[in-house]
Amino acid sequence: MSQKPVIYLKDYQAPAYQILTTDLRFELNTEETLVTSHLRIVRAEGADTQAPLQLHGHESVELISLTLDGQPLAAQQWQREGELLSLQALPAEFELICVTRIHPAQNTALEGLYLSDGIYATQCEAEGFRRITFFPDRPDVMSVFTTTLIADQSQYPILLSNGNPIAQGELEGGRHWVTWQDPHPKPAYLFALVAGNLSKFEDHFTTVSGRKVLLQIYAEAKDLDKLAYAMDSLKRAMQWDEEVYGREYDLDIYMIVAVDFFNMGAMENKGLNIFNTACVLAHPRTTTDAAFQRVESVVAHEYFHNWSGNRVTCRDWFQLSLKEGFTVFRDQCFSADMHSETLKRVEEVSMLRTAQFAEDAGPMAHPVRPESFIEISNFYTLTVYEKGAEVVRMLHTLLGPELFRQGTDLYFARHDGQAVTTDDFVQAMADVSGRDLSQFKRWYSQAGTPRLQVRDEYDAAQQIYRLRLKQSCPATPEAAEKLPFHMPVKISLLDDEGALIPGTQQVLELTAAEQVFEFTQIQAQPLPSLLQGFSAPVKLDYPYTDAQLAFLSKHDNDGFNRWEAGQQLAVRLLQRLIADYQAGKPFSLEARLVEVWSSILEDEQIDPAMKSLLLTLPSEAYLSELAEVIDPDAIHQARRFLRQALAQALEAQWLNLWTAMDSEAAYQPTREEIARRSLKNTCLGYLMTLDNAAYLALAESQFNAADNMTEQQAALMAVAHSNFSDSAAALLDEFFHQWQHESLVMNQWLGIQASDPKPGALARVELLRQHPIYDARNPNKLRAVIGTFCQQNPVNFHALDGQGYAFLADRILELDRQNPQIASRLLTPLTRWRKYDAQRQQLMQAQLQRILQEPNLSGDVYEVASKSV
Ligand code: B3K
Ligand code: ZN
Repeated sequence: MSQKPVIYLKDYQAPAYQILTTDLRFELNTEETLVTSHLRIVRAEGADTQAPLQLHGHESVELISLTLDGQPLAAQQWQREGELLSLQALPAEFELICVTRIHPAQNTALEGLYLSDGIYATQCEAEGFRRITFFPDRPDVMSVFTTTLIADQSQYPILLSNGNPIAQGELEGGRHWVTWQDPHPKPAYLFALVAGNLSKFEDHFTTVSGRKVLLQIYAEAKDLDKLAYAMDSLKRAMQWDEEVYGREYDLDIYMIVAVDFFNMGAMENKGLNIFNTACVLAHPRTTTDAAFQRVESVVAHEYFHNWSGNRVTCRDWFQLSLKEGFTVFRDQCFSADMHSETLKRVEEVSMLRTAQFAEDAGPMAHPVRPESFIEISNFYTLTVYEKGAEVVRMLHTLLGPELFRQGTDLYFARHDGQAVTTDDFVQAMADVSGRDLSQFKRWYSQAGTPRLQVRDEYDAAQQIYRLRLKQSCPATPEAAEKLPFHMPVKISLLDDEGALIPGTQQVLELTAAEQVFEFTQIQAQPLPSLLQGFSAPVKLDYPYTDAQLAFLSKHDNDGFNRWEAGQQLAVRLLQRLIADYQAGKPFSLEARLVEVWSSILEDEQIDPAMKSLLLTLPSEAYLSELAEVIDPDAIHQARRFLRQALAQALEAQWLNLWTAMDSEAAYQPTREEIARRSLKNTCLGYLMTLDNAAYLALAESQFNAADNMTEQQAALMAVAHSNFSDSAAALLDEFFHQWQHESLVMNQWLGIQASDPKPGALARVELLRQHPIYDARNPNKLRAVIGTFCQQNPVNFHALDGQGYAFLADRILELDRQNPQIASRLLTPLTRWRKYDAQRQQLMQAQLQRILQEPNLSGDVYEVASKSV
């Protein structure tokens, strides 16, 4: 049993006290850290005079003293129970001094203040500040923070916190101190400090009103040459936010610190972002194009939070998508502007449809604004982030760009400095547009992936074309019955040459369970292009013929839907192959897909990046999400067969295209060059399925000639996953020796091996765990080995001997004591047992039961495991 109670949105109560100022003093010592907090507190207007002050404090925090207005607090005036410290009989205004002792070196949860790799760093969102001191650790309590850090000068020459440095000095015994002040009131979750021996890369940005902002990125000295891209991304993000949202930065300094031990990607602490090295370091030799783009988007995301999250924050954690969904939407649009709208959309939708739809279909399904939680860390989900971004995107689609911008202007102006709700966000959109968005808000309160069924009829005599739209939504844990959503469905009608019928590109607004839309003066039966740009996060059902899909993949006037048509065609074919495999029938290749793939390969009009995407078959994860009952072997074998068959049927074309995309030119991170490398790697991937020594040589030559990680890593992966075992081992070894001192590259090396679908993966993974570069305390290493094996190697993880499941449960039980957040994240694959056959269901459930029997399970793992059995 977990001791942690369930928290409900309906129980929200405004805080009874506000903290005007928070002065913190940290004495950082190897054994322990002493924290002195000095708070000026006032009772909130209208609050009960008897109301207690409730401070949060984690069990690991040792309370040394509490002083109220200069007097030690009497024993009967306070009480500590669980995570709450309640103070009674308080004046309307008072000062509280609280001294606590904490142990950052022993903090393996990486929440609160922790010391790892010789660097002190913090992570306070969502509820980490309570691991530092006693405080109202809730986002609607905001205060002005002043922070003094004291530490050994030679070990920790750099001492950082939020805001501006206002004083510093030296102390006896080789110690020094720095005081920082952040003038902007903020909730405790945005507090940060860093102390360490770090090097910095500096630049400036001049804001639209002419203020010069100092930009600093801190990292270990050895990584100083990997910071330029993050800096460039930051400057572009600052400018984009001024141009697109009218948002200017508000401090004189903006700092980013890279740390290697971090539970997630990055954190938007006011003026002092802390980043996982994986999301900030970038160099062509060590970083793939995909990772470059991730750096760009995470840097932008955290920067955009300065307005959507920090200046306007969340009232409570149920409102998390207020800042996350909106900020993801903002970073998505930024990346689309920097690169290509269609490519970015394909990437977003692929992720949504595999991972978020799967979440919606599983036991942890929850609305974008959840109603309850045990551990809020479990709700930093694809639903809150990615579906939340889709909800904001739908508002953008419904209102159009101008009104949407007026809406965000109003939202920022109206709520600057406040802690608000998703209702407040939608209200601003309603106010500027004069629209009633009350039905729209169901996207926030109802979980589940809606189904959109579309049927049509053409009345040739009347020249009328009708689209009948029908929506429904499956039951999810929070509700069996769903009310209709307000859904923007962007469509076009095409004639039989593939041209847009004038006037038919529009956004249909579906609000009822069923609605008919009529188009007049349509001279011949049109072909509809539906849900263009994936205008709503739903599963579309329209009875296209294979021929129509092939036609749309060439002629659709929407780039996203061109890709989508090709994908759906491949999905159908793969689903037929999966059924054949299950029926014990031999595989056979249908001519239609070969024709479509061949014409894509030959088409010189398609840009290489798009071509690469068009030629990539739907992933095993997407096929799994679509399956009624997931059969990992059938899915893997069907996809493998199809890849191989397409490689064989179009062998010369793949090779020609690889050659055309090969180039002697030095690495450049430009859009054209990224596209070229992507297509080249796609071709190599197909060729390598042929088990032909000539292509092995081609891959090895690509590996050796590459001056960049994108081409080197793709070649390594192709060889490592091939049947040429000796060459695979040799190349992995060579790569290891080349890059063993680059921790992030080693994560790739581990991941490539953990995802190898060949039999025996679990034994290989066990060896990787013994490897000297593996560190079970480092979340990046855990993700690279355990996360990758359990989530990206389905044939091996789901092996019928159940050993993959037992392996994961062992790791969860081990990790739960060390880092509950990571343990709970890694648990996800076991929670999906309902989608598998009876035998696997039973094996997976048994492991969940085993986990639940552990006596002192964390709230994190308890919540996920108990909701899943
Ligand atoms: N806001 C942080 C996420 C914090 C997660 C805490 N468990 C990063 C981001 O979304 O920008
Ligand atoms: Zn965020």
